[in-house]
Amino acid sequence: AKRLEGKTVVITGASSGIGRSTAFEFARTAPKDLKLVLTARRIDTLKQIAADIVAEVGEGVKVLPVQLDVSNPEEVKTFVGKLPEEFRDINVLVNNAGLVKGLARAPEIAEEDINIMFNTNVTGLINMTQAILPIFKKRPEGGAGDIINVGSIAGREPYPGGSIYCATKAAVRSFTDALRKELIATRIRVMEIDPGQVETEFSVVRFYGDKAKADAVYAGCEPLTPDDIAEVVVFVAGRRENVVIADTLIFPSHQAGAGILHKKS
Ligand code: NDP
Ligand code: 8X3
Repeated sequence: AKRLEGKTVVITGASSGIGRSTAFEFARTAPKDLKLVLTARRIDTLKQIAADIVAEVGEGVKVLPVQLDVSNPEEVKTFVGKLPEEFRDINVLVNNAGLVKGLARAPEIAEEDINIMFNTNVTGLINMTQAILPIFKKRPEGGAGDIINVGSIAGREPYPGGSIYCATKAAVRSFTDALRKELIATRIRVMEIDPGQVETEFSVVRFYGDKAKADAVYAGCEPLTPDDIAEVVVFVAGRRENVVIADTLIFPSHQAGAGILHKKS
């Protein structure tokens, strides 16, 4: 907790699921002196989350909700410049915003879905990283700060019906790996966290809002909770600065691969 005190943390996709839980977990772990910048498209939800965090942990954590669509390059470019001065000295970037649309197979995949997945999961993550890296690089020893990218088992094991989503997460993995190598002479830590099945709004978004279809994904399974992943995010950010938890893969006990799930019923 001490290692996180005084830090400024930016989380993308903080309005739901893993991002929301990560915001709470940072606040609970370092309640004394922490600045949290919570970003997503749903600003009203972020404002509520910000209020809930302060209600839970107190005024030691300063929480700033910021509306940001990571798939919009202009919004990402102007993001840092628009932050109040006291939130600009960013130490940790959690690139979590991401989504999946549909289960269509080629050649039936809607062009709109292809674009939204790539623009959010890949280009959005890269643009956010490029927007914030200059802040990290100004620090001594070539630079310091943490980039924590949320990938997926889907980036390691592509599955039918998920070709685009899986390709976006494979791209995240490749970008993350190259970036870590590019920054080898610095104290900037580039880390990837790959969850398996986590119950969030992920499947509701996949099925265009059809909650019944989303619930069926988790029927008979015991998925991870977003808190399970949030704990790992905060753990890797809280290690001694010379420790880089470069890569993690997290499953619930009854999962052993993309779509390799033991159903109880
Ligand atoms: P949720 O749908 O619950 O949360 C996704 C978050 O991303 C929301 O806060 C949403 O906010 C945000 N988001 C989506 N599009 C944009 C955008 N264009 N700009 C900014 N924010 C955006 O899903 P999860 O919490 O499960 O997903 C978080 C990450 O975890 C994703 O990268 C996902 O791929 C990954 N993941 C999820 C797994 C799972 O099983 N759930 C497994 C492996 C990885 P808003 O709509 O307000 O913009
Ligand atoms: C989500 C994992 O396999 O449900 O990233 O698409 S999967």
